[in-house]
Amino acid sequence: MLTRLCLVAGLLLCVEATKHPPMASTSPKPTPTPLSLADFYRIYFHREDLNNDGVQTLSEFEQLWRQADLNGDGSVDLREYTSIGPSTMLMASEVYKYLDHDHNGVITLQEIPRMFTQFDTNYDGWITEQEFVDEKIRIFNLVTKNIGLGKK
Ligand SMILES: [Ca+2]
Ligand SMILES: [Ca+2]
Ligand SMILES: [Ca+2]
Repeated sequence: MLTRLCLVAGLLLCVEATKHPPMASTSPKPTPTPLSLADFYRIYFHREDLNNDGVQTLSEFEQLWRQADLNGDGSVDLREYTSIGPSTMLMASEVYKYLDHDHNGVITLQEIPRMFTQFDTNYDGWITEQEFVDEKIRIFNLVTKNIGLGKK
């Protein structure tokens, strides 16, 4: 189980998995320290906070989307998406499916505001570090559950 998660999710997430065995695990539970996954996403948040003002805006989301559209065809496909993140292919493809709201296989600029709103949980137009990290962890948990890593 642990080895499998390490393989698909990479070293940082592997560390997290070590600290968070599945609920039904019979192995002895190490002291829970939810910090590592959050720390990982915190670093991510600041990387995507392009003007370093401590919040993410819709325009930053759109800029990131433009950066990700490597071939400039107006959509971000899975290959382009995986090239921007540190995730492995399996993990990224699951997250991608989640973000591709209309499930047409590409993320278009029109889908960005919806994605932004998903993170901006209090709808004030800014994504704070806390909102970002909370949502990322929520997606991570959903996705690992979907691919059978969060269960048993
Ligand atoms: Ca910003
Ligand atoms: Ca593209
Ligand atoms: Ca889409």
